[in-house]
Amino acid sequence: MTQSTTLKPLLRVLAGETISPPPVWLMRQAGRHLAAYRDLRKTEPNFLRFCYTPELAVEATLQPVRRYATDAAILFSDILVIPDALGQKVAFEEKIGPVLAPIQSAAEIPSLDSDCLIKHLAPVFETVRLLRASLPDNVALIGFAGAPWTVATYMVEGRGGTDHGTIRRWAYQDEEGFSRLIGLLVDATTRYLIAQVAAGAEVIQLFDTWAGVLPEVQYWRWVIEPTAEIVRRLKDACPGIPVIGFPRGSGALYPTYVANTGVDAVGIDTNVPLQWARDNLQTGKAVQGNLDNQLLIAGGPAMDAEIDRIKAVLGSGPFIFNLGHGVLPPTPPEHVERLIERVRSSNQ
Ligand code: 1CP
Repeated sequence: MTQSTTLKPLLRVLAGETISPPPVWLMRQAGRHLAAYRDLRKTEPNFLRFCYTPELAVEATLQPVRRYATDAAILFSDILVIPDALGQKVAFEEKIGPVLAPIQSAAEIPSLDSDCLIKHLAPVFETVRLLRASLPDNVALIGFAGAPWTVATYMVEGRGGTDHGTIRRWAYQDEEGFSRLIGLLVDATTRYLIAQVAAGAEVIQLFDTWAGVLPEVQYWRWVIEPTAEIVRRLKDACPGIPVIGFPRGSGALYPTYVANTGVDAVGIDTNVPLQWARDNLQTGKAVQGNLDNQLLIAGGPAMDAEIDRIKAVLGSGPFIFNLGHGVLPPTPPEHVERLIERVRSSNQ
């Protein structure tokens, strides 16, 4: 166990330390629940262009850090900048979400031009550079990407909200062809993350939001193997960079993910029992999570009690307080303030 007192709290936990109170940040802490974000978005209604405008992305990243004094800032961007940079048609439509021109066979898979990819995403790296220069000393900067499986679901299904039937059938019927799409995403994502770290990201989180829809054998093939490959290549290129994996919905496969991907910490969703997580995941790795995002909307004594319970069970090991999934647009900012205060109070 390292005992550095100079490192930022989030980095200390990722190096294996137990800290009380635990560091806290929230997935999707920026965005639509904040009036300041909604105002800022009016200045650039095109969401991808917003992500590619460093001064706007920097401001959106910093809004929750200023308001809540979180222990981390997460780069403001989206997991779908990768398909966009690969040349797929990607649009974000009001009230629908992302809409893509779907890729449904191996013949339609684009090829990777790494220089072109990095050039297309240059504004994201500029955002990272500006953020790193402007963040307070104790706040860690998290870069991120979607994991290949989750990004592929949007590329193949063309939108969110489906049962992922099209992509799952493709993966069964043409494993070789589908593995080329996942391989492309492994290559593109690794390049993208290495460039984020070179620009100043101190931690990387891999969002595998739809990991939980896969059966065991497919989970190994499309979640564990690609994630392990990205983590291995990223750590080769950027020694010591900590990685948080968030394979949402993995259930009983969480320990398999932790043991086989090389991540330094695992984000657990709301459904994961706390004592089970302590006994099966927190042994050697940090755990991050898992307050219900609906409870953050509800607030009140029920939220306080659950915050205390999560801290009591997971706080005796390396732990990062977070939600089990992202902050939702109807969330009152006062409830977020209350959460941060409660996590940091030591009188329980
Ligand atoms: O109009 C708007 O303002 C667009 C809303 C929005 C925002 C604020 C989208 C569209 N993306 C984002 C930012 C974003 N997305 C961030 C940075 C902000 C932060 O964390 O503070 C991050 C990390 C993401 C990651 C992301 N995008 C994920 C993985 C995490 C998760 O919540 O599961 C996923 C699945 C997406 C796709 C996406 N982008 C946007 C929407 C509405 C969606 C989800 C679509 C669906 O329901 O399937």
